[in-house]
Amino acid sequence: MTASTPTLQVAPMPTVAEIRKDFPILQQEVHGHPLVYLDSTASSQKPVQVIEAMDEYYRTIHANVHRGVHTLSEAATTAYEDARLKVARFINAPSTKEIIFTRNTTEGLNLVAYSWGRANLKPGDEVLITEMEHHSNIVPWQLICEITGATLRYVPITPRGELDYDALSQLLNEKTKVFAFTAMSNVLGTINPVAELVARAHAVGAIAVVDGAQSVPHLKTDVQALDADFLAFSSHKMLGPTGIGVLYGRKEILQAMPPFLGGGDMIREVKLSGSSWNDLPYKFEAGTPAIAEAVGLSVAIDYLNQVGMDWITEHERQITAYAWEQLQQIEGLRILGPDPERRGGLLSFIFGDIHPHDIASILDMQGVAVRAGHHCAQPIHDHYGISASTRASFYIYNSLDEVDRLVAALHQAKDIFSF
Ligand code: 7TS
Repeated sequence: MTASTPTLQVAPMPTVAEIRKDFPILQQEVHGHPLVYLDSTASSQKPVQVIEAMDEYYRTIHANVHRGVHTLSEAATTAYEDARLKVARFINAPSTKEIIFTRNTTEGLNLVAYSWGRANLKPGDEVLITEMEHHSNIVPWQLICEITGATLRYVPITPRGELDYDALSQLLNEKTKVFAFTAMSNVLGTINPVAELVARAHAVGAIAVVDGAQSVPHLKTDVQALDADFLAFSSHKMLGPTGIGVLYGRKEILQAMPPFLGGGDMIREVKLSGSSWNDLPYKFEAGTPAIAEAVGLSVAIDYLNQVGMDWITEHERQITAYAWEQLQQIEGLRILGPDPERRGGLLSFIFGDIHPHDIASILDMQGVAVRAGHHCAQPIHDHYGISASTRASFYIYNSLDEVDRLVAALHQAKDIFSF
């Protein structure tokens, strides 16, 4: 028998039409128009694979984790811990001990601020964040600085919506103990050079805390290459369910930190005279966790891996470049933030004198879902002297046709307000 030449099996590139079939929610009409969902920066939609995996979990193996020796509890524990391994591999974390399940990005950032901050910050120390942060990477630091007496400083942004690197060089110094920044702005779309910023933090002896809420769903992430000390992100923005998020933390730092929340699961021993703490990561997971949600997140990661993070990034780059071109041509519309090649898949804009809520309402009547408001980032809006903006954001399931629908709906808004 002659050996046949093996054929190379290359997975075909997905098409948006195929991907969309996996998202039941996108099949509907809103106000008589096919839904155009352009609000994934707030929360992404879920593929049927995620929905069914969670349904299956509840139908077949649900029980509490890390407790019973009965079959269901063991099966639920295995599913939960498999999800942790999947997350670790997705961001190339060296160990599952460094993957803490939280509720969302917000809780991850609060965990670092309270646990690390209370133990390490004192008067005279400085915490450095940026003016382009989401409130969840501002308010916890304001609170912890109030408690510890440390001083909070902000890296300003340039008119193009990027970090002011000259100011950063001044602000990041030997007093800085934490530099916390977003990898991608949820208003400007700015992609920050995370590895470079982490290196600059380390050069002055500060820890680097990265808000990955907008980057992890859209860009391939390698925490070892970035050298980040902490990275927080949310499942619901990356095709997974709400109610679960991830905090990656460097093991040595996590080990030295006190617990954040106290309760079941996070202890080794509880005596009336005092308690001792469980090993990582459980020390930071008090109470019954979001087990079904971990299963859903695990399947969401499978989905992202199958499509390919590189494909996703490139797909969003093309849509964003096209949307940028189209929106630039609309008279009276001003896009906030940097050029398309320096941003992720979202465009925030102001449009004449029309209030963003009015724009969003008119667009909604055309079946186009966008977000209007300050997007939980008031300091950025203050920087531009505005109180709100309208934001269209793109993900794996959006198409160029949908950008055309957005543009047509914006022309309608212009006609209604006749300017
Ligand atoms: N950080 C960034 C950069 C974000 O965009 C968000 C959510 C968060 C943190 C908080 O994430 P959560 O899952 O804890 O809520 N951003 C948005 C948004 O832009 N519109 O709605 C939520």
